[in-house]
Amino acid sequence: YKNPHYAAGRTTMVHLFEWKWDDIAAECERFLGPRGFGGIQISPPNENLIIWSRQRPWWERYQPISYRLVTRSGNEAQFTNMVRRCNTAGVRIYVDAIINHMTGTWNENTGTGGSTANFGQWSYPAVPYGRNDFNFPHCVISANDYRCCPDRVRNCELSGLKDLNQGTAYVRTQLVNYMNRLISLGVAGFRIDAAKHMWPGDLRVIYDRLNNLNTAHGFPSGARPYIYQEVIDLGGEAISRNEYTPLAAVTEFKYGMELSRAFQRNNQLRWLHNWGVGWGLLASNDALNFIDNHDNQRGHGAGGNILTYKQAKQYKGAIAFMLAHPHGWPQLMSSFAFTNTEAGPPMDNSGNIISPSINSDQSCGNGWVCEHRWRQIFSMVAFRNRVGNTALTNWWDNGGNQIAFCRGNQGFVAFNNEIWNLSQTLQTCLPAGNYCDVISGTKSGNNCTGKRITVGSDGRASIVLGANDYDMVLAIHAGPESRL
Ligand code: QV4
Ligand code: CA
Repeated sequence: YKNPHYAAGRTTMVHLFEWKWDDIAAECERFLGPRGFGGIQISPPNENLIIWSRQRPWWERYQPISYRLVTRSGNEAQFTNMVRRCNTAGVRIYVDAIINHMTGTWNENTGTGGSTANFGQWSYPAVPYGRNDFNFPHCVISANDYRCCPDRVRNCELSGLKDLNQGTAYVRTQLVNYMNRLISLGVAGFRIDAAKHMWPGDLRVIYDRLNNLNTAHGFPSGARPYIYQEVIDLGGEAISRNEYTPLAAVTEFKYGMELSRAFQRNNQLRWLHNWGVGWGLLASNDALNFIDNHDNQRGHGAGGNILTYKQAKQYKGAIAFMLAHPHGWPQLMSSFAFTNTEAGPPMDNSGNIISPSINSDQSCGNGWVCEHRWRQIFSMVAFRNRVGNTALTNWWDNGGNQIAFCRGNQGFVAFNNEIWNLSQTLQTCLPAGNYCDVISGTKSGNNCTGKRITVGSDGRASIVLGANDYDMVLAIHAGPESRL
């Protein structure tokens, strides 16, 4: 369950938060496939409760009312079409699976597909679920439970969300049927939402009943779904993430927390010389790494002071470090712009999501940030694809916030997070020749719209990163996007 089954040479997924299926299909064909992205985490595809009383917040999608594939993102036909077109473009789809709970208790009770529920009776007829399918006696998780009481974290309600009992044969079968239907439609795996709130033994039974990935969608025979479990464990928790790594991969929340600290200059970049398990991170193959996610970019879930698109220079620095560093499997966030942390995606008065528009400079409009279309970010996806499994070598630092390193003889990257300039002759490990810095510009023909770097026969090059440069990163590599 720890292999994403990316198409050959791809390494990186992006969370297209609240995107519509038709728009994702188009994005796979026009951008993500050609740019070498490996996959997409999509928003939950199953029917959720409509919450007009809170102006249709983004978090209504974390309140399932059935497993019908009808949401604001699209219906089952659109979902099926998206998965097929993305797989054809070489881009895998990973589903955010909400299997811990159903909805909370609200006055409104209609779902995005028209299903209804009777919350007082724990009744969800469109599944169907009834009172016996939920944990009993009824209780709600309190803040202290996370420190004392693993059983309450697993058997009580998270924020009042009706807590399914994954210990019963019937509930397991409903969940397995839902996930196997998605596998038959061609998805490559799952994010397991709120995994901490379910018993590892129950999850193991569910995972083991999942079908192999669908060979008609290009997966090798016998391939198991990729599974990454959402477990927030920054230390001091009654439930350890180590209870989940024997099952499948786990979301690495320490990754973005520590890199956010460093790139905000609350820690020196030089200490990143042993970034990885030396910092208490999960083993590389167990880790789904990211800087921000849909929760902590708006103060939900864990984290605190996490870098987002709003602090663009530091954020691009942290993302470039993640993509240049060999540890783990990276995930990028692609956001809609927000000030109100509860607000849902751009929508019209009927609640329909408004699609991103694509500007002439390839950036997005209509309220969509599309970090994945920022040159400094998509160029580093190509960098990571190019350097592959090569080792990190030739670490250099200035004793403070200027660092540089090589990836084998395939890539070189430098960072300047000081308030003074970096100007050094450094070992790039690359073959002699001219290269285009893929951060400050792009190659066009034999020219470079950004910094041109000349590597000598000894592999060394003059590297300049001004403190006031637009970006704090310089990256060159042996691939066609950089080699002149
Ligand atoms: C409210 C009160 C409760 C009360 C309840 C009574 O706050 O005290 O018991 O009413 O009905 C929304 C509201 C929340 C409301 C709840 C129930 O924000 O105020 O409870 O609905 O109706 C997202 C949001 C939540 C949201 C939830 C469901 O973050 O705010 O709750 O969706 O719509 C822990 C977990 C971790 C979790 C993280 C946020 O260990 O698993 O908290 N992360 C995942 C997702 C996250 C999602 C959920 C889990 C739930 O990443 O986005 O929560 O699916 O760390
Ligand atoms: Ca539970």
